[in-house]
Amino acid sequence: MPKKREVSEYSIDPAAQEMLNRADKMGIGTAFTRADAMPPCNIGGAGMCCKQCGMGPCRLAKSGDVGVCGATIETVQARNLTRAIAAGSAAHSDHGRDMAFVLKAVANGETEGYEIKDVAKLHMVASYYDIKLEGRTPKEIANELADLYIAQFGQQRGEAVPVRRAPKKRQELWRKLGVVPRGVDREIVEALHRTHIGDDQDYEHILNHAIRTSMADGWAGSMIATDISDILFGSPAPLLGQANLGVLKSDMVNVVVHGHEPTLSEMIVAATQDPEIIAYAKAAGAKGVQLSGICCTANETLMRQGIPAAGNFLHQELAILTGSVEAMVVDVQCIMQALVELASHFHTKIITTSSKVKITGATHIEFDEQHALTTAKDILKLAIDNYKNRGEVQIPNEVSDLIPGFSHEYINYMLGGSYRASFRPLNDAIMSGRIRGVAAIVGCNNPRSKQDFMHVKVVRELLKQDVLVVQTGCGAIASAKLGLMLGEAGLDQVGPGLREICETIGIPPVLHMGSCVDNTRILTVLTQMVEEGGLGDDIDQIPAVALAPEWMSEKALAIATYCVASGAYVIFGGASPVGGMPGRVENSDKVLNYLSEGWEKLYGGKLEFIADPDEMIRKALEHVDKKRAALGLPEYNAARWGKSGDTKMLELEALPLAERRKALYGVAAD
Ligand code: XCC
Repeated sequence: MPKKREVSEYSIDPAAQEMLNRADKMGIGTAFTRADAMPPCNIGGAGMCCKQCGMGPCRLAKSGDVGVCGATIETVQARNLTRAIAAGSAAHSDHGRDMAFVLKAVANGETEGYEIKDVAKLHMVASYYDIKLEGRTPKEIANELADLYIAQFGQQRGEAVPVRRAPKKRQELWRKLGVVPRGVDREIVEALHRTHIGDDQDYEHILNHAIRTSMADGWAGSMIATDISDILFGSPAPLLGQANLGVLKSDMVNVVVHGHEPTLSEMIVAATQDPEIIAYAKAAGAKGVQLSGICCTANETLMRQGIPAAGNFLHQELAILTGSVEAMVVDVQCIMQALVELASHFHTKIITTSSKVKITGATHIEFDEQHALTTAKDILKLAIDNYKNRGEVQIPNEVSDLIPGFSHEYINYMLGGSYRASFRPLNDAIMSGRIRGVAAIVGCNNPRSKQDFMHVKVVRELLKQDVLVVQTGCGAIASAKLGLMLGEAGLDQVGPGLREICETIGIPPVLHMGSCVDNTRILTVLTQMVEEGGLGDDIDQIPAVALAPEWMSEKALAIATYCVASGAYVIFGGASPVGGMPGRVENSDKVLNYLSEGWEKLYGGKLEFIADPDEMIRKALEHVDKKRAALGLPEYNAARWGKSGDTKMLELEALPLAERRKALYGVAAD
């Protein structure tokens, strides 16, 4: 019998624990209990099962085992990983494609409710590609940019255009290694072709194409998605938000938007403010409509509109368990099929909206940009009509404030204002050692580990070590829920040098940079840091590290791979999908080692899987220090900092005058 964990082992979040206890009492299963009941297959989990053709599945579980076709363990693992990366890249990139079509439609006046909100960003993006700006309206520029971006998906030859935004040296390396993506679709199709029975059967060669496929995501599809979201909905800038299940309201109609694409959720945000909808909700006996988000939709609407986040990936079921959700409106990616069965215990309606996603038993209201606002209002009316069907409600009283919205544009601005926006202060802080390095802590939740535990532990420890943390995706929401994304509030938990910098610039030590496609913002920040000077001439020289402590999706693997290709050390928690059975099955860790040592030789970046958070932190710091040393920067020494900064000044100001003078000048009186 598989072992069932205690609720306290499922999550560190008290809101989650409360809802999981409720589920237990009601006899309702969740991803946590299903994970307990479903131990992973150890052969498939190690990447050693090949299902690529009808001669199998072939389970290569002993030294020397090969598939019916003769495929070795390394080939099978490389194929499995490459297919996962292709699927992840496809998901992100198809999102980017849809955004490009919306931009095109907006440029041609064919949409309802959308406009170009950020003309400055439009100009900046267009100028990367030498699109003429003078004498043209935003729509004319957007039209040409949309055509260029749409073409990136079907392009057959040449180079995907966003690649030119990488540091020059990196571009040259990619060209030398033959991994510059030609077109997004081409690389994904080729990944499927190469991994078909009887094709590419040299693991290094297969994995070379995994890199190229992931590049079509990070340096094309995802980057396109972020650019266009900013152009249409505005580049994020800091605002006050809230996170966790306590954002649900007992006296309002709760509508939760869940998934990834901001096109629908932004329109639902607009519709909730429509007087007709407010009146409709009041007529139904509610105070209004409370909108909140789950997963990356939450990040998109939180950082642009301040719409509260109900939670991250593992909160999707928990939100419904409150009994207070009239409708959960989903589009694409990370939506559990279990929602429909779970919702049947309550009054909640699960509404699918994408032409690509239907879930058996859910209500389907297809959304398109031509009728965006009308559809958004129809969905809200359906939710409002459902308010009267509410049963017993239990909403955890857990909510944290946060300040999201640190786009790369804003980071550039905050470091020097409009007066002299630049990355110089950040680079200087790293060079002096006030900031030891930078860590991007991103990615999912996984019910096989304790929800948010690894995220929060890694964030807290790195902050203490003066590492500036940037976050996206469900990792960002984990920190938000636990109160780590506030300015002053979090500063007592960070190292002295980092604290001085945060106080000087007025930022939280953990910067929320957006959704999963927005990991491309991190690529942009790293590129700008290189271009600013002082930290080497390529991304792999920066004292930086990327971590996804609770990953689970194929998209996370795609992100990891393009970060490696860009020169980053990437540490994943949990189990490796190609972990093999080292010590038991010969050669079963060849691929695993290649992702680390092999890729590092080529790209200066590497991907490793480390289950123990303490070891994860140790390796992250070791890497940062190694990069500092290679740049000839002073060794990190926390004792040198903390003598300036607001905290110190506030402490001094609280002292009686004589003591303050003594502390400041070493003398008690004149
Ligand atoms: Fe999905 Fe983007 Fe993972 Fe969260 S973090 S579980 S992919 S929502 Ni990207």
